Amino acid sequence: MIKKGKVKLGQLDLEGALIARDRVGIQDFVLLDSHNSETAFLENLKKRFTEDLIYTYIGTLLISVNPYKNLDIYAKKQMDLYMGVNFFELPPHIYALADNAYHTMLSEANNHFILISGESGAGKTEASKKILQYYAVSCPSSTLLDTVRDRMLMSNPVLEAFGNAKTMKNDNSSRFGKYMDIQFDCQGDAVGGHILSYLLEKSRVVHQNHGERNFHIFYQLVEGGEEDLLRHLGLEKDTKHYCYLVQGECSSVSSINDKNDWKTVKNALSVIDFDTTDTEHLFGIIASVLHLGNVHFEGDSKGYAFLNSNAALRWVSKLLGVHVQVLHEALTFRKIEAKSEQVLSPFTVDHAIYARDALAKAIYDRAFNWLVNKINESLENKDSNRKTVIGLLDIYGFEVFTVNSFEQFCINYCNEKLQQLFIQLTLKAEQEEYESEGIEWEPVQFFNNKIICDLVEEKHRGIISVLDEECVRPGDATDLTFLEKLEEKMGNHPHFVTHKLADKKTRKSLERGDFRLLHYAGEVTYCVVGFIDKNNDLLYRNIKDMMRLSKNPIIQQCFPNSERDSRRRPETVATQFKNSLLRLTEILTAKEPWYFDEVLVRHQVKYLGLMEHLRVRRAGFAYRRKYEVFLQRYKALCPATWPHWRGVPADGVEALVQHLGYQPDEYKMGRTKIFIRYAKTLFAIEDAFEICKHELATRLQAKYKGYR
Ligand code: AD9
Ligand code: MG
Repeated sequence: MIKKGKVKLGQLDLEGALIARDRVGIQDFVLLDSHNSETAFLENLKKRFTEDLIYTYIGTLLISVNPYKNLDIYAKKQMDLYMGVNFFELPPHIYALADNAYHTMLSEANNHFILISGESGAGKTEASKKILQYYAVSCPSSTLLDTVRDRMLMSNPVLEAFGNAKTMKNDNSSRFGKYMDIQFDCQGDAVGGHILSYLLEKSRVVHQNHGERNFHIFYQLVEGGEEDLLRHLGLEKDTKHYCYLVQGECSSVSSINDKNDWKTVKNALSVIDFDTTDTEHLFGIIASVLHLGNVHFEGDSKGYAFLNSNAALRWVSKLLGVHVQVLHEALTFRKIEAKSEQVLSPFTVDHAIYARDALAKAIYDRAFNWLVNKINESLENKDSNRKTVIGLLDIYGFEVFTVNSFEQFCINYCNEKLQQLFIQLTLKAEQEEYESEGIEWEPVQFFNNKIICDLVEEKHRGIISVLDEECVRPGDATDLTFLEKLEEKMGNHPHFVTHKLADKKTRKSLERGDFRLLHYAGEVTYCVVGFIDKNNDLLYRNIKDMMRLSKNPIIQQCFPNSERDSRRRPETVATQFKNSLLRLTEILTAKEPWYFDEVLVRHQVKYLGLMEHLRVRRAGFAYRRKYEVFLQRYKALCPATWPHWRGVPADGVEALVQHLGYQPDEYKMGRTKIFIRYAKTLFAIEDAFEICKHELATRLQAKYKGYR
């Protein structure tokens, strides 16, 4: 009897499959016959894409090309097909990657993570949803755990509503980074989850570029909200009425149905344990932001701000549960503490607008973090049962707009860090391992982007340090003095370009207020306007004090008393982000990686280092394991090693593979590990192992011979 998966494996090497290859391309680039050329690589991708085959492997790395249409490849029957089947036995699929990570996690009892990278719009968020669905639907089930799974799945529409928005690159662009741990118990049941979110792009709350929108939830509430609710929140059923929603001049988008999405989000909120009071307060906060945007200031004869109409202000006061007079004062005056007395200093109109926008951003950002915490509470598994996790990382992709600001700087820095991690864990680590194991190896050159990460984050010397120094410098620090400091300190850096050296370094001139970074993924020109403000992220003391007295329970949690008591200057935005990325890198390096890359165009193949990856993979080995682990797993396949091998583990492994008839080119013996070159060699032994677990030893031997 032959296992279902094995038939597929056999077919891979049959003549028919070879003919089909011509039409549909090669499903693993490692097997591509022609040279390691980029053209052949792209041709193969294209061939497959034309046949709606969007997935291709480079060894265990999965590449995906965004189809921009719904393919019939994600149904339950496909999930069942991939469950428990060896990685290379079926055509490449995101389910194969998910399944393999899952089974390796179970058999080795260690933690794993799936890193999804690619530029904005490439399909990272869709991929992460598919993976989560796979785990939620395919893993063993019990009624008790169904609730946890539903909650995990439902956390997605909620977080997307509050954290995604239409940009020029993607109608559903993630504006925050998300790392989700999916926790499994020792039976392999998905029993809980935990989400970490990274730097929400809160400036979008008060400003959107042309062709872009605010966060989806605002439009969903206004378009889809029930009449009673809207009346209760004082909202008009017209997005055009709200200054914070109209700047991009594209409130409605053909690919988005805000009304339907509203229903989905409301339903999802109820699944993840939000009661009516929670949702009422949450939507009160969302509505308060919209009203805040409609608070307009006028200038008196001295240019100081005052408020003419108080309608919007009254709604903000009602929804946030703060006194209207206190709110009025906080938006038009600043309280300065001088010696023992407090002095009120009036705002100019610009200053008042600044304070208003800062408040709107702070409210939204903190409510978003509250939401993530609340979701985490509902996903939490309090059972102390030993848990292993699969982490899923879905961040905002690399982006380049016509004008790039502080937000793009942070997003692209985050991508730079992930690329660095990818390089360290694959290209670098792989080659270093061959060296330390004494395996003969011709090194493959690759571009290491550490130099760019250092340029951004190095202590005392990097761009973030220079920015922080300007942010705390008393006196006349401005965005332009920040730029001057950058020019002074890093003018000679090969990846940093200022207008003075632009022509020499990139042959493209640069405006005076811009600097350019030569990222791993391409050049990006950043306009420094707003860098100091956004990094400082100042919220005046009296505004914070006012929010602490709010009657809205969510706001109370968002502005805790502990913040008032802290005398320390809060960390700047860029430094907080840098530190959270550092922690993320630590979390990820403690886990076994699985990669999923999104490819759209030729330059992505280049910048993601896929060709280098292919070279390393092709010249290298598909699989490696410590001698002890390998022997422990497969010892039953050889009479000499079963049930115990008394000698040195390496000798036991040698005896084992000799018995299995391995050819010299199929494997190499390192100092501590065996390296197996071809995936098919591994399948053979894995299949034999599977059979061995279920059948008698005599039947196993006969089958195994026939199979090889
Ligand atoms: V960003 O960095 O968050 O701006 P992502 O996350 O990489 O970006 P996303 O997953 O949102 O991109 O995909 C963009 C759009 O491509 C989706 O809204 C879908 O319309 C489309 N897409 C992506 N992947 C698939 C897929 N596997 N099948 C069908 C897809 N459509
Ligand atoms: Mg996304």
